[in-house]
Amino acid sequence: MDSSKENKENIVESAPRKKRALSCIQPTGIPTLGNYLGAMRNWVAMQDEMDCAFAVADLHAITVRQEPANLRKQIYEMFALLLSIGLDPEKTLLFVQSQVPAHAQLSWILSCHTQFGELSRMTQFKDKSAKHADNINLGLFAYPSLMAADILLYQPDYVPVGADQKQHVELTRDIAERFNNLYGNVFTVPEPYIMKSGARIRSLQDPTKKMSKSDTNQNAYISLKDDPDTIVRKFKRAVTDSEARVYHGEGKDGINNLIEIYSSITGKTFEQIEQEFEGKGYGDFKIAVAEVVVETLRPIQQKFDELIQDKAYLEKMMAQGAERASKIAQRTLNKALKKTGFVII
Ligand code: ATP
Ligand code: LTN
Repeated sequence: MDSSKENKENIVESAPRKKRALSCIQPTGIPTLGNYLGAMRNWVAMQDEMDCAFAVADLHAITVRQEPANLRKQIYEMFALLLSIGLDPEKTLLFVQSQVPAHAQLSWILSCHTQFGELSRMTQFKDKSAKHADNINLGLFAYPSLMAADILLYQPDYVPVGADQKQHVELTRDIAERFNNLYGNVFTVPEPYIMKSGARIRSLQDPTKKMSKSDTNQNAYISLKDDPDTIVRKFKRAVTDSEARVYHGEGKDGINNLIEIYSSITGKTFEQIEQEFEGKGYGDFKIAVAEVVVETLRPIQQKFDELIQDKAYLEKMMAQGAERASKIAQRTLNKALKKTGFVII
C-alpha cells in the first residue's frame, strides 16, 4: 500500500464516527402539527450533524384496518412530505419500510425474544385496542417488535420521537440488550431522543389528550395540509379556560398547549410570551399562534403540492432509498441470523 493511501486510511480510522439516528412515521393520514413539532422538524435539524435514516412505516399502518387505495395514496403523500419538510435525500436515507424486506424478517426473530407481559404493558396497545375493540389483532399486539426491528437494523445511537414513543424505544433497548447478552454483540443499544419543546402537543378540543391525526374530530388537530383559513378557525375554536389571562399554569391545559406551540415555533420562552400578551385577551393570542403556524406551514405546503404531482420522481426516490436501506439492513439481519444459529447461504 502506498504511504499516502495508508495515511488517508489512518485519518478516516481515527476520525470519530458520526452519530446515527433513525425514526419512522406511519402513513395513517396527513401528519399533524404535533407530529411536526414533536418529531419531524427535529429530523431536519439533525440531518447535518448525524447520519440519519427516516422511513414511512407502512407495515405498522395495517395494525388498524386501512382501505387499500387510501393506504397507497397516504404512502406517496407521507414520502412526499418527508421531502417537503426539508429532508435532503443526498444527505439522509429516506425509504418506505415495506420495500425493505429485512424489517419483517428481523421482526420475527425479535418477536421470539419479546415477552407477552412486556407487550401487554404498552400504552399504545391499550389505547388502540380500546379504540378498535372489534379488531385487536396479533399485529397490533406485536407492533413493538416490528418497531424494534426498524430501529436495530440500522444500528442507530438515537431515535428521535415524540414523548408518546419513549416506552417503545425503551422496550427496543431491552430487546437489544437481551439479544446481545444471549448471542454476543449484534445490536447498538439506542437511546430515545426527545426534544424538550414540542414533544407532547395536545388536542385543541381536549387538551388532556395528545394531538393525533387519527382523531375523529377534525377540529382537534392542525393537519400539515390545512389552509390558512382553516388554521385560524381551528385555533379560534381551541378549548381554553374562563380566566382570559395568557400565562402558563396549572389547570390551564388549553392555554399551556397554545403557549407550547407558540414557544416551540418562535423560540420564545414562556416568560417572554406572557410579557408579549400581557393585557391582551385569548382572542389576540389565538390569532398570533395561528399566524406563526400558517407561516411555518406555507413553504412546506408549496413544496408538497409540487412533489405530489410527480409520482415518477417519488418512485425513483423510493427505489433509491430502498436499495441503500436494504444493503445496511441486510448486513445486520445476516449477523443476527448467523448468531441465532441459522444457515446463511
Ligand atoms: P396515529 O394518530 O395514527 O396513532 P400518531 O400521530 O400518534 O398516529 P405517528 O404518526 O406514528 O403517530 O407519529 C410520528 C411521530 O410523531 C412520533 O415520533 C410521535 O412520537 C410523534 N408525535 C405524535 N403525536 C405527537 C404529539 N401530539 N406531540 C408531539 N409528538 C407527537
Ligand atoms: N411507532 C411509531 C412509528 C414507528 C417508529 C419506528 C418510530 C414505527 N417504527 C421506528 C421510531 C422508530 C409511532 O407510532 N409513532
